[in-house]
Amino acid sequence: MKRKGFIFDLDGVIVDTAKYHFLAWQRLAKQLGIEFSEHENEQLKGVSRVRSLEKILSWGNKTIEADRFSELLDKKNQDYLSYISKMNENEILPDVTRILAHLKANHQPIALGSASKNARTILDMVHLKDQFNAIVDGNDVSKAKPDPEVFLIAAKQLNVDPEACIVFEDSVAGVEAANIANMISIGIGSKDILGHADYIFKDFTEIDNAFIENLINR
Ligand code: B16
Ligand code: MG
Repeated sequence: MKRKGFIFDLDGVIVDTAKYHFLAWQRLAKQLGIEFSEHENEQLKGVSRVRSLEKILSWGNKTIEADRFSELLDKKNQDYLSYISKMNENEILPDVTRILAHLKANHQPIALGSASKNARTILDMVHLKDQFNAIVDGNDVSKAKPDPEVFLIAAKQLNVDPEACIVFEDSVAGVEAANIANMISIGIGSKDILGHADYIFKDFTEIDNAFIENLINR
C-alpha cells in the first residue's frame, strides 16, 4: 500500500466554526459602523485574524491606531472563544469521523493545516486531537494562505513529499495554497466558489471510501 499525506483544514472542513467567526466579526463590524454580510464573510475564510481585520477596515474605509487594532483583535477573539467553549463532538461535520477512520485503517498519515491560532483548543473540544499525526496551525506559520507554508510544514512533519499530499479545504485561499504547493486539492463546499480545486464535493458524505482508496493508490 502506498503512503500519502492527508492534510485537513479545520474551520469549514472538520467543524463549522465559520459561523462563529461570522458572528464575532459581524458584531465587531457593527460597532465600527461597517457593513458585514455573508458575502464579506466568505472572503475571510482561511484568512488570518490580522488580515481579516485589515480587510474589514478597508471595506469600511477606516484606519485606526495600532493599539486600537490589537484591542479589536483581542475583543473578536474573546467573543469567538466564548462560542467555541461550548463546542462538543456533535459539531464535527458529517462523515469526517468515517473518513479519518478509513485513512487510519489504511495506515495513512494525517495532518491538520489550519490558519487558526485556536485550532488545538477546538480539536480538544471535539475530542479529535489524537487522530492527527501532525498539527500545524496559525501559531506555526509566518505566511498566511494562499501562501503554501502551512501545508508544506505539514508535509514535512508527516515526512511525505508535497506531491504525495492531498488537501481538504473549504476556502478559496486554502485551495490556492494547496495548488501552489503541488498537492491535490479537494474543495469542500460550493462549485461556484471552489472551481479551481482538483475535485469538489459539497461535504464528506459525497466522498466514498473507494475514492479515498483511489487517492492512496494513484
Ligand atoms: P483564529 P482554517 C481560519 O481557519 C478561518 O477560516 C478564518 O476565518 C480565521 O480568520 C482564521 O482561521 C484565523 O482564526 O482567529 O482562530 O486564529 O479555515 O484555516 O482552519
Ligand atoms: Mg477553512
